[in-house]
Amino acid sequence: MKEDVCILIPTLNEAHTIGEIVHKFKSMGFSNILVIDGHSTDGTVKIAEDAGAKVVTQKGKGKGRALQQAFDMIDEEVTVMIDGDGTYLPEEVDRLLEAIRDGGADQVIGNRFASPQKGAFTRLNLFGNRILNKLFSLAYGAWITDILSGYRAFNKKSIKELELNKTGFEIEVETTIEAVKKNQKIIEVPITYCSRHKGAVTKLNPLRDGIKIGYTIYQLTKTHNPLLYFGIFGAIFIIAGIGLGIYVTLEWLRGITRIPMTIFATLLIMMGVQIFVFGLLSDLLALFHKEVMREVKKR
Ligand SMILES: Nc1nc2c(ncn2[C@@H]2O[C@H](COP(=O)(O)OP(=O)(O)OP(=O)(O)O)[C@@H](O)[C@H]2O)c(=O)[nH]1
Ligand SMILES: [Mg+2]
Repeated sequence: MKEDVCILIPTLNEAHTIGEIVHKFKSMGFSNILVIDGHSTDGTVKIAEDAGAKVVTQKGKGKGRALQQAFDMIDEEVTVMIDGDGTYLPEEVDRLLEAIRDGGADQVIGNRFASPQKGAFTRLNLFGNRILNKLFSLAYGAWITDILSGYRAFNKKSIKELELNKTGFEIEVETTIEAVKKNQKIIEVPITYCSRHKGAVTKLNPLRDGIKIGYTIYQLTKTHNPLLYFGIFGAIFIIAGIGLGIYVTLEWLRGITRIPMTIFATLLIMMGVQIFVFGLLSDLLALFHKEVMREVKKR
């Protein structure tokens, strides 16, 4: 059964941890280990190869690009993706594999919130993760606890179906969104989240990448939840218009007439309503599209 599993590890300068991870998987009987490296300069490639992994150097830069390239290469029935920074435990891999084999999952997400070690999440990361998870649930109506986890498993169908375009750290969220869009069965399993190795540095910039991930969650709602995508702007216009309208009315009651401002308030409300209606129409289109796709899949 283990020959049918590809262990996929993206790495960028993970010399401190990659050797041990590869060894661990090998000792557990996994022979098919693929390291997709982002042009490391600290000897990661040699350590991974010596430990028995197949190493491919990615084209270009970014974790997203690396994973897309690897997904195109993999042909095994099951793929387990695990970060190479030593924050996830190889010995917990069976939890993910069971969810695929016995639970019928297309995609499994290791939930880091189940048991994080002390200090594994920095305060900023914890805060950012919580906000992004909430944002995701709101936009996609799927209640997933840990959309940014770096420990996942996929069946072959899931990998072939995902249409991925993100090149950086937005890849995890895009993977989850695509799975929701494609109606894949997602199962979360509890995992341990360990602190980063002392010598290893994070490649993620919490603020810059957090904003990019948040924007990705919003941007990809365009075809999934267009009412939200357009509705937000509609709502902003309407609220601004009503606010201005209240001000103008209060002024009028005091005997001051503000004609240009009244026109502006009316315009804001009208534009807001138009954008909202546009969102409603797009929502209807998206709904029809989903129904058509469901019918096509049935045949
Ligand atoms: N191939 C490749 N791997 C990358 C790249 N950037 C990061 N990685 C790897 O992706 C994994 C996750 O990167 P981290 O820096 O740990 O990012 P993170 O886990 O999202 O963030 P932290 O919470 O700070 O650990 C690690 O194994 C990195 O080595 C890249 O550009 N190319
Ligand atoms: Mg990490």
